[in-house]
Amino acid sequence: MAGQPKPGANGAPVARRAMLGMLAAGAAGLATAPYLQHGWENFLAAASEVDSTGLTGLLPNPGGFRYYSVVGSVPHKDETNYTLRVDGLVDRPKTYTLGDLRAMPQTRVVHDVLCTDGWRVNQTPFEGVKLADLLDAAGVRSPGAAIRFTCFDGAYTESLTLEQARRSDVLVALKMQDKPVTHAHGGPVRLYVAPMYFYKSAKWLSGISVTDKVIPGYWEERGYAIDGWLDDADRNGDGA
Ligand SMILES: Nc1nc2c(c(=O)[nH]1)N[C@H]1C(S)=C(S)[C@@H](COP(=O)(O)O)O[C@H]1N2
Ligand SMILES: [Mo]
Repeated sequence: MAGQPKPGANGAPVARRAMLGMLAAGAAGLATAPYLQHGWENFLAAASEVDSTGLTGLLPNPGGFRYYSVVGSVPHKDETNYTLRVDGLVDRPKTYTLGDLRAMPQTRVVHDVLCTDGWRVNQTPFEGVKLADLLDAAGVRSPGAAIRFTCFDGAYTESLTLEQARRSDVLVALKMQDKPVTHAHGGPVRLYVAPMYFYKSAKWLSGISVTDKVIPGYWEERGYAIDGWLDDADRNGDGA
């Protein structure tokens, strides 16, 4: 699933190559300016937002990350309108604001990020609220056994077992690379599942629902493994 096309994208290879060529040409033009690495990252992030093909994800990025979305545009949310709903098989369903999440104890996790497309970014810091803390606050009740994550892009979903979700390296992340998570990276709040491939780390997180069994997520319904564990060598995240 290289390039991870959005649903409904037709497979016309010529059109895609042409589009990628246009993006690359535009990018090359811009690259003649003395762009710093973060300038280039900002350019790619902005281009990915107006790119309905998803092909900006294929442009090289010296920062290492590629920007993925399964939809063409995603609303921007901030402290004035962001909410995270925790519900399902819990005793105390709750809607959190960004302020609520910021007021909770924050945990920083540094780990290698790996996408199934083959790129990786070593030793990336993420910071936020442990998912386990939100689950404890909600009080998981029987027969709760898994989590379904939903996103305010209106399309992406993900899943974890309850046991996986309770790990201390699974965060509802407010920061990435020690800065607030940008819109392009799924801000203001994304999931970060450090020991698993990055597709597990749902961007633009808006819902955490406790279910009685795992409900396969967006890519999992399209052939990805529900089990997203990294290989042992990468799971410890020491960058070796
Ligand atoms: N909402 C949403 N979350 C998502 C995705 C997506 O398309 N939409 N892509 C996943 C995949 S496959 C990867 S590799 C990472 C990419 O995160 P980045 O765009 O911050 O690099 O987000 C994951 N979470
Ligand atoms: Mo990915």
